[in-house]
Amino acid sequence: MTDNGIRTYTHAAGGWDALGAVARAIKGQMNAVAGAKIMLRNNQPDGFDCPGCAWPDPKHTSAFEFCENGAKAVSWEATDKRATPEVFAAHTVTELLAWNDHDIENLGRLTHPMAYDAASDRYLAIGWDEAFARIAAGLNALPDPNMAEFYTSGRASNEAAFLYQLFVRAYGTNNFPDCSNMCHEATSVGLPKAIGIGKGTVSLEDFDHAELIISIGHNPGTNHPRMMTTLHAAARRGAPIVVLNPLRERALERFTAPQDPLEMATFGATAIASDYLQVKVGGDAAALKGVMKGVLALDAADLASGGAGTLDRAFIAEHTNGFDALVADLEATGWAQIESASGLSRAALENVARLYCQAKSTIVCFGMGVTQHRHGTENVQQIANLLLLRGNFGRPGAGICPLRGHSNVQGDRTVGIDEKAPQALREGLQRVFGFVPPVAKGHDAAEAIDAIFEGRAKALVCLGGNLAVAMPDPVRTFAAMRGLELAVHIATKPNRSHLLTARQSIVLPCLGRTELDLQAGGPQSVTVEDSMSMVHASTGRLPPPSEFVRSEPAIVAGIAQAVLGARHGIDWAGMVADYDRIRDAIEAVLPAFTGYNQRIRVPGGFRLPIGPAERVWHTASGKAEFLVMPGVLEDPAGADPSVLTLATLRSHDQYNTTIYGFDDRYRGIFGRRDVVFLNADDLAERGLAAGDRVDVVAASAEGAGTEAVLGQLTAVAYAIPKGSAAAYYPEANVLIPAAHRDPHSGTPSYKSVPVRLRRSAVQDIAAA
Ligand SMILES: Nc1nc2c(c(=O)[nH]1)N[C@H]1C(S)=C(S)[C@@H](COP(=O)(O)OP(=O)(O)OC[C@H]3O[C@@H](n4cnc5c(=O)[nH]c(N)nc54)[C@H](O)[C@@H]3O)O[C@H]1N2
Ligand SMILES: Nc1nc2c(c(=O)[nH]1)N[C@H]1C(S)=C(S)[C@@H](COP(=O)(O)OP(=O)(O)OC[C@H]3O[C@@H](n4cnc5c(=O)[nH]c(N)nc54)[C@H](O)[C@@H]3O)O[C@H]1N2
Ligand SMILES: [Mo]
Repeated sequence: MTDNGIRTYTHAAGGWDALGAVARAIKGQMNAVAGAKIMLRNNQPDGFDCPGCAWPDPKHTSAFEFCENGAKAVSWEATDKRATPEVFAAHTVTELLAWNDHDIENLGRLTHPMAYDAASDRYLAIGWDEAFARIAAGLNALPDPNMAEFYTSGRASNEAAFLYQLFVRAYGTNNFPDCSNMCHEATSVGLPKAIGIGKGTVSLEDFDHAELIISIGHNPGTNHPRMMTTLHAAARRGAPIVVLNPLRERALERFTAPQDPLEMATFGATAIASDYLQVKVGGDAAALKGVMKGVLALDAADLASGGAGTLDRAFIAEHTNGFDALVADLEATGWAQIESASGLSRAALENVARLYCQAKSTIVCFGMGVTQHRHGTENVQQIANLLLLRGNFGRPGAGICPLRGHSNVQGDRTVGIDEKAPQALREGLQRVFGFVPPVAKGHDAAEAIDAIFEGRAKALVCLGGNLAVAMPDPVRTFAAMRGLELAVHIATKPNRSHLLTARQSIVLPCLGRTELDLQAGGPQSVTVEDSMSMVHASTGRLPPPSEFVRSEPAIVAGIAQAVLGARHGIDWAGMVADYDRIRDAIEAVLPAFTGYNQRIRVPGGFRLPIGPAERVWHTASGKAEFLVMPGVLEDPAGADPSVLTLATLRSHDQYNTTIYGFDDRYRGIFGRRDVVFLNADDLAERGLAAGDRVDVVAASAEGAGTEAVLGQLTAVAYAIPKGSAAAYYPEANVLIPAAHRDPHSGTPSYKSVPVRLRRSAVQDIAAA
């Protein structure tokens, strides 16, 4: 039998395999000695913030905190490879479009500003002034500033993001499509209504005090590997960890901490999950309602036997609204409904309720498995309900912990990347900069693509990212991009979005986090905000990839100066000369940043105020709100047994649309990504077997009339509930109609895609 790259991975996550993977990642991109030196500066008090994820740094880092995927992110950015004008001269854009995403980015770091030349179908180098002049001409030619879209991907620093929103608002629009619209928008929309803030409420120290950790819909072994240190420590001290995840993810089962010399030397491992509940894809709200029903039953039993009950009645009375309505709804929701929608037994859910009532303090962590659903907003609110029942806010070891995606996605929103243009922000900008910012709500990511597709928007500027590839329905999205008058990409590396050329396309090369940022006022640091609202400095030291590359703040300021000229009299050059001045401006606009420049000079930085951590609720009522979700919102296949619910997810060797390599080690996939994970019974019922070639066919109501197919995938029999399936992002985006999104947050339902399976016409590709 030939090896098809699909095996059973038997090791714990982490451990020696992870160390080996780091060595290979470095070797593929740069000199090993240089690589090791760079890794040691990663997430140190005077080093750079790891571009890998938004998990916070322990306060007293003494040694390098090991992280395999952080090492991949850093070596991918600090690579020796260069995408020079000569490289672009050697390949037409049409030719590059036929490459896979790995090969396009693996061309290396961009070295020069480039503009697309349609005659030769190539990107050609241009000067910075020429690039800025063309952008200014394009933006100033639009009859209405609302015809331009300004995207941000969450790696941009606070300084870059603040200048960007300042420029865009001075130009005249609130069109701020943002990567968070595809990510934690359900959190940003759902939580403020419940607890008055759209962010996490815990700090890293809270994990030392939690008596129970519930982990829902995130895969930290791959996507937040430094969190494994925290979970490992919690498991070691005996705190139960309940996991709700359709797939068995190895790092949540057992983990060998590379920092633990004994575990490494003895090939030992620590079990992470005490209870692993394989919820059906899209079944979390039902599961959470089941747990809450269990809590109410335990409370009633305790009261009946003379106890004080298991609810925190004093907290509920003093701090919340809506408790009675929640109870009424939970009573009306039957166990049969809950079991069918969640795929979990009443006994399993009642057991979680028991663990929850035994724990004095509980933290619930969650990721994309919760937010990327049509009911993402409701999902997030059920988590808040559960925590409120026992007063799990505003005391040590308790709270809610959304695992943010990009390393500074949270900071970008805090400093003003927000299509809703909050009043306080607008007033602050007017006070400090003397112009009246636009009031009307702008476009989020999905609305921006709609506007571009329909011709209502004609220019797109992207501060990082790979928007077209990250969004659903590439057929429609790619066509939309090609209809633009002007596309501008500020980027470290080339990607497919740059190749979907507009009438005029410009790519501007920027510095990454790891690199020395030298301005007129000397070397500069930037600042970022992590998942736990800690703001701290990041200082790169590596030499820039070429003398022509500029920092993101400098590029944004250059565009602003060219577009606005003397309009509004903002001193763009002055702010870029010394980023302290940008931070002074942020502080003047946003009071939460009082003392910004002093406070980031303290190692570890400072924490932004989090109301619920002090039991302060910035809701309309001034209290936390129990928010009722009627029924179980079964998502989305419903009654048709031929339809499966597909979740799209990340492999271990990728960063969003950046594909580092083709292994997904912990899931046993090697050298390929063209697979679909299925339950063995679902395969058998369709007369299929593991290893067969299958076509996955879209079955969303929103996509009616068009048949989207992801063909020729190899079926993997996997530990996943019946009725659920999984495949890799971004390839599977072809199966997701643009309209398949959460109506409240606009988040595409990347994790609940209705699909059907059929045997591929050609089974043996080699023979065909
Ligand atoms: N190395 C690396 N690090 C990253 C990233 C990366 O791509 N690579 N991306 C960054 C970004 S932007 C983000 S947003 C985060 C993403 O981090 P995660 O939130 O971990 O993202 P995913 O891999 O998309 O999916 C997470 C998990 O959700 C589970 N899941 C799928 N559907 C459901 C469901 O219906 N219910 C439940 N309970 N679980 C479900 C999947 O099995 C998977 O384990 O990571 C960040 N960090
Ligand atoms: N099907 C499906 N689709 C999804 C998801 C999913 O789970 N399933 N997840 C969604 C989520 S959570 C997110 S956050 C989005 C991600 O969407 P994006 O944030 O738009 O995508 P990335 O792949 O992170 O962007 C990669 C590119 O960013 C550029 N880049 C890297 N570092 C820097 C830098 O420091 N500065 C600048 N200017 N550019 C840089 C490089 O050119 C690189 O090619 O995708 C979403 N799409
Ligand atoms: Mo994300």
